[in-house]
Amino acid sequence: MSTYVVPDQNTCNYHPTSINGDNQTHQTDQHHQPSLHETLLATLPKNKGWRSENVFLYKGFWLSSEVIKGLMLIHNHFKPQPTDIFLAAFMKCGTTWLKALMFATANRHRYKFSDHPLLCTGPQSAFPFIDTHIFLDYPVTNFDHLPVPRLFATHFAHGLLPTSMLSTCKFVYVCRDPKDAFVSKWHFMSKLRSKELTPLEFSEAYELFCNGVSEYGPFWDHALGYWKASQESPDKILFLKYEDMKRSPEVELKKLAAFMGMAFTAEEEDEGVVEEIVKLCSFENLSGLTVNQGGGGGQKFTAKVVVENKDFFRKGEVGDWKNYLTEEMKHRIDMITRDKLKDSGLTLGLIK
Ligand code: PAP
Repeated sequence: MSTYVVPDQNTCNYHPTSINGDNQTHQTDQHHQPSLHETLLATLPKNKGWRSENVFLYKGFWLSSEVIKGLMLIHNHFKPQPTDIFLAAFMKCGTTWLKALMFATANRHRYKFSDHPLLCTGPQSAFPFIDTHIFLDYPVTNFDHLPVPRLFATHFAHGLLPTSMLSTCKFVYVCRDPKDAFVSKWHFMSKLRSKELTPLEFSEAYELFCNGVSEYGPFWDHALGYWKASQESPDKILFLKYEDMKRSPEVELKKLAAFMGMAFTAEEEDEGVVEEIVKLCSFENLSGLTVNQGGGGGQKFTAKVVVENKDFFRKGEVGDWKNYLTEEMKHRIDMITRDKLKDSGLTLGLIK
């Protein structure tokens, strides 16, 4: 897939060593000056992380050390273009699915469905996850080579992103019943959790989640930030729900394409293009591909963490929480959801 190949020499002129605290030279430097990133981390409240040891409370959201660095680089270096389209979501709410759908929609005139790049690379390679990709090509990644419209994914909360980005670019936000997001996240993070740490028990993760403490959380503040912005600027933010997409994928895909400025023509609809894209990007199709079953594909999050494609596919169902949460646990999340969403107009998992 040509869209996501980052050239070797693609750094900005400015050398942001003051932000990056973990480049190789620091390992051996006895007179190590703390970077801005390290200085900031030292001032932030800490709590238990799900993947790594700690998460840090930054402007109301719990973030890992790596993505705080990414956020600083985004603020300092990212140059938003009016044609850019961001896919935003809390973790485990549908990024993989939406990545496939957005990529297939944006490139539908370029590739045949029988020989589509998604069939051999997997959705993670379709476009960059900016939170960490911004620093994968040390010192900072330049995304100028990406085709227009540039597509990016992020898990950052609306309020954490630069206002220039929010006012310039379009955002597609996908949300999900927090109970399913929680169960999915616990499975995913347990796989990624550093082997040097003791496993994160389900009951402990549940407590942390309910208290808002998980990477990119609190879940509810995350959803509400994008929801409110989507109400104020529907032309800039499209708010989708995983459950609606499962129920009526064609309807939601048409909405998505129109929002992206790439509405399907009547001719395309007659030819079945909408159904073809839905089929290509379905859980059943994608999860069965060799590349998504441990066949070599993966997403590099940091220099040390690469997540295999297969880990982004688990059950792909609505309501799997029923297999994990007691009635009491379900009730508690539903009550938090009801309180947090009160008067917002947003419903999640049937809770207003
Ligand atoms: P991320 O936050 O790590 O990017 P994300 O893709 O948002 O993960 O979420 C993964 C969830 O979407 C998984 O849900 P589960 O654990 O409840 O099963 C995964 O199975 C599901 N998923 C992945 N691809 C698809 C798809 N094509 N259609 C529907 N669900 C999908």
